[in-house]
Formats: sequence, structure tokens, C-alpha cells
Amino acid sequence: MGTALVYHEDMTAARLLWDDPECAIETPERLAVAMELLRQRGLEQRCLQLAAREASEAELGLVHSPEYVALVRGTEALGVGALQELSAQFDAVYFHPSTYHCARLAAGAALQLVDAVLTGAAQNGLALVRPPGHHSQRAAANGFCVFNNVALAAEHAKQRHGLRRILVVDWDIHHGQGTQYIFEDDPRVLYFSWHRYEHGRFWPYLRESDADAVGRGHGRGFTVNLPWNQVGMGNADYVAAFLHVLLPLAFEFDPELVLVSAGFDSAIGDPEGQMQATPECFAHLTQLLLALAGGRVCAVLEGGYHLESLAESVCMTIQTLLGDQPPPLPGPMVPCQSALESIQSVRAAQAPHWASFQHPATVPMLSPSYSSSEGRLLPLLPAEPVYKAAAPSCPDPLHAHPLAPVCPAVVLTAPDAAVHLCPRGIRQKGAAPWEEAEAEAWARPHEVLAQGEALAALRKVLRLVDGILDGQVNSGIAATPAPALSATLDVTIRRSLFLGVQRLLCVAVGQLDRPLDLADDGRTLWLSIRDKQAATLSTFHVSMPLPGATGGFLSCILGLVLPLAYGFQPDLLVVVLGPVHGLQDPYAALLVTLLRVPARGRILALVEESKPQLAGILARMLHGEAPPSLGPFSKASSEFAQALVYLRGQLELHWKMLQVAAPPSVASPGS
Ligand code: X5A
Ligand code: ZN
Repeated sequence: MGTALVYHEDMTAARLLWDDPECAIETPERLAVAMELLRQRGLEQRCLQLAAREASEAELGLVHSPEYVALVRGTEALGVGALQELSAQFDAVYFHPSTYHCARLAAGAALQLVDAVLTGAAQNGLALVRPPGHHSQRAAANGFCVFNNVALAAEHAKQRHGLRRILVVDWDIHHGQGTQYIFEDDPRVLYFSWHRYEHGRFWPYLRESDADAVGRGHGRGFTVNLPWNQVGMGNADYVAAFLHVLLPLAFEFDPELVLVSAGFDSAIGDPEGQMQATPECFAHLTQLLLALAGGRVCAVLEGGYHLESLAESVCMTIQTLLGDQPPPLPGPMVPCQSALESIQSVRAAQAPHWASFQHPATVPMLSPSYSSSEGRLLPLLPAEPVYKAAAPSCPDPLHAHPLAPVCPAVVLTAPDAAVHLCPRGIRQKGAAPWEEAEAEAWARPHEVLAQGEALAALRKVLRLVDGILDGQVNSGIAATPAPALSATLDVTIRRSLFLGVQRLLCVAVGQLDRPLDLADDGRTLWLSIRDKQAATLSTFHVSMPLPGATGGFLSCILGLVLPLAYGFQPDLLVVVLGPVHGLQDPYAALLVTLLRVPARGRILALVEESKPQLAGILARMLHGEAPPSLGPFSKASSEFAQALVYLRGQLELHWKMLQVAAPPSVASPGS
């Protein structure tokens, strides 16, 4: 099952016929350049190409009034003067004799995409359309939008496919007030939008675009607005918004389908948005969304007016839908003060409606004994990172990429039992294992690795480490006899550092100790998730208790693991599931799926060979399959929530992606 690309050249027909500086940016070239770059990059050819069809009038009636549909139909026969006169009755709208045809194709494309994904003809997809849709209302055109393509797609998914939970992610830089109005009392459609707001001084200047608009009636809590109050928001701000606002809600909601109002006026260079996020950011946002709804993600173009930025961002989105790993994010991963204020305000506004945002009871203050169960807290390193920055800041970020993304490939070294559980295409491929003598030399301090079986496994693991680091494969899974797991991990880390890995992230779940002689020099970030209490033994050695509930696990991944991974930007991630790791398979699957994004697929997973089922599911995740749903949401225990708050307090000065609130800008005297 692949990626659908829905398009029709007729949608380039509509254009502005008179002078109107506000509407002049919405041009036919927007679609033409995006399609051209998709062809040039060989991406169109990799998609299931569908020719857009027109939505029927009955379908338009799912959202729009018959009178409004008739009014738009009538524009087909109007002359330029009458078109201009009618256009002036709406805010930032122009009609062209081809508008009705184009707008029906745009709506039809969105419906077709949803049908393709919900019938299984495609796994995910993108509809490249114009006019855009998210400002359009039941009986009004607005902001270049005529019919609300995404709202029609959501209503169609509800009524024709019987879906009960649909997530709409509106990453266009304008508030999709049309979509908000259509679903404001509907709990089956969760609408999330971030938008340039500037405290109400940016178009469309609406009070109801602010964070305190949360929906009405049964729909309370199903409208989520994240207003940006400054221009210049960048990759760190967008990723922080996903980790700390959208994704906690989205996983708690557990959607059956994700619709994206994919406007790219939120990208760098756009004259409307004035933001700084680079095209790579949309690869990351897309891949994060692919962890939801069994990967059923349907993106529909909205705005995007800087032609080159638009085309690059469309390519990044399609490439990620196709399964390619995202390029690294350029720039420092430090969200700005204003973004953190916005994140804080929307979390506060939504807290009554979502358990993920409800604070743990803060009554019992963390006692020193609680925080230092693993020993005295070592002083944290200074806030200045000691490791090399991931990418030198580039004077022209739009042209910094593209690195050809490495296609995912998985090597599995595990017993046959696990291999049978793997998707076709993943087999015990790869070069021969290491020579025995060489592996023995690396194994030397560890007696447990001297035996036949453990040594045989180690020879394969070392081959895999080399294969990942020289770029032959993207990721792999290795299984070892349980008693040899710690020692194998130790050798894996030493070999990786020997080969020059600059930043190695190790996520160790279960009873596994950090190798004692591992230098705390910033090259390795060690994160334990185990049956102990929270502790920060240094900036690069963090320990977290095992979360029991769904909510605890999600806040552990989204609130701690991913922010650390995004801040650290690892060259290689080693994830180990050790003794009594306590994670059910769907949890392990989600952990690996989400870690793939900041690790850009460069993952080596180590498991015990007695767990073939686990090895199999992890292989499918590394191959790009979507994780299963976690099932009913259960709230994190207050001990666990407090442990997270404690760790955030210890670490956020150094790891700025952990922040969920703005630090006070001025210290008030005496406080
Ligand atoms: C879809 C979209 C923007 C309208 C801006 C009017 N519309 N100033 O990006
Ligand atoms: Zn827009």
C-alpha cells in the first residue's frame, strides 16, 4: 500500500482577473511549481497517481448550504465586472469563470483521497489542490477559499465511512476559522490549528482564534488553537508545539484518521507567514503524524505563497509519506520565549478537557530522598552544549538541503522464530558476521561473551553496527541470549564511539546499568527507563521510572524522551529492551516509531533472543509500519507525573526542548 497523489491540471485554470494586491499571491504557478519539483525528484512516479474528480452537489451539501453552492455555480456564467462585484462581498476572495469547476475538483480530490485511504487502496496521501479550503464556511467564501475541502473530507469520513474520531491538523499559518466553525460542537472531529495571531493583529483578526476558544457544547475540548504571537517561529517552535500540545492530545484522542490542512505559508520565505521553519520541518511533522491512526494520514494543500519554499515543503511531505527518512533539522533546537508562552496558554486552556495536561497534585514537595535514590545529584554541566552542533547555522536555510534521504532498510539478526514474524523484504540480509578472533578481542573484558552462542550473536551485532555507521543499512535489530545483553550493549557502545560517532543516544528500558567506564563527555546520552525513581546523575545520564499507565508512557515519550532526542540530535540511537522491561509490545512499538523521527531512522535495537515476538514487531516498526493503537487511555499516576516534573526542572536549563512553559522573563525582586 503506497502513497496517493491526487491532482488535476484543470485546477491551474482559476486566476485573478483584476488588480487586488491581497489576492494576487494565490496563483496557478503554486500548483505548477510543486508538481514540477515532484516530477523532477522522481516522487510523482513513486506515488499512486489519481486524477481528481469533481465533488457532486450532494457531496458539497455535506458542509455547505444549497443556496451558497448555487451562488458559486452561478459564477461560471458571469463577466469580469460581475465577478469582481460578487468577490467584493467576501473577505479576500476572487472568482474566475473556472472557479466553480476548480473548487469542485479540489473538494472531489480530498474526498477521493479519503476514499483511497479508507478502502485500503493507499496507506496515506496528498491532494494538491486549489482553491484552498480551510477559511470557507457553510455559506461563505473567505481567504481565497471557496469550498472547505478538508471539512468535506471529514464529514464524508464520518457519514460515508462511519468514522467516529477524526483528527484535523491545520499547520497552515492562518487560522482555519471555517473548519473551526463547522466542527465547533462536534466531538468526533478534533480540530488543531496553529496560526500567526500577534494578539489579534493579524488576519482574520478574530477573537475566536485565541487559545481560550475550545469548542462548544459536546465539542468542548475538541477545538485546539495555538496562536503564535510573534513572527519568526522556527523548527524548534513547531516541533515543541507537536511534542507538548498536539501529540499528547492526539494520542489521548486516538483518531481513526488524520486529515492535514497542509498549508505551507508556515514555511520560511513565505510573505504571509513570515516564519522561519525550513522545509525539512514538514518531513518531521509528517512522520510524527504517521504514528497515529494506523498511519492513515491524508494531507490536503491549503496556502503557501513562496513558490520555492512551497515546492520544497510539498516534496518533503510526500517523501515522508512514501517512507523516506527525514533529513536533519537545521538550526538550534531551542524554542523561543513567545512560543513557550503560547504553548503554556493552550495547555492551560485545554487542561479541563484532557488528562494529558492535568497537573499532578503538587502538594507533597519532592523530598531530597525522593530525588536522589540513585545517589547524590551530580552538578549539571553548564548550559552551553559541549558537543558539536548538529549543523552549522546556514546563512540560507532554504537552500541548505536536500541531502538525499536514506531509504529505510532493516537488518535482523535474530532466531528464525522472529524472522517469520517480519514483513517480506526484511530478512537476515547483510554481509557475513565478523571474524571470530576480531569479535573475541572486542568481547575481551566480558566473560559472558566468551561462550559460543553469545559470541556468535556479538559477531552479527558488530557487523550490524558497522553496516549502519558506514551507511549500508539504515537500521537493524539484534537479538542476544539474555545473560549477554548488558555486555553486548557495552561492546556496541564502545565500537560505535571507536568508529567516530559524535552523539550516541542510548535508551535502555529495564534492568540495565550504564557501563561504568563510559566517559561522561557529552558523546553519549544515557536514558534509563526502569524500576527506580527519577534521577539526573548528570546532563547526559538520566533515569526515569517505568510508567504504568498509557498516559504515563505517553508523557514519558513525548515529554521526556523525544525532547531529549531532538535536543541531542543523535548520529545513532541504540535502544535496548532488557530484563523486566515491562513494556507491552504496542508500547515498545510506539517508542521505536517515535524515536525514528529525531534519530532519522539510524537505530540499532537490541533485544533478548527469548522474545521473538518483540523482535518481529520492532522490525516492522523500523521498516515503517504504523504502530498499533495503545487502546483506552489511562491517566498517569501522580507519582509518575511528579517524577516527570522533577526531571524537567533538573534538565530544562540544558535541554531546552523539555520546556512546556516560558521561564519568567524578569526576576521580580524578593522572589
Ligand atoms: C488559504 C490561505 C490566506 C488568506 C490571506 C488573506 N488563505 N489576507 O492561506
Ligand atoms: Zn494560509
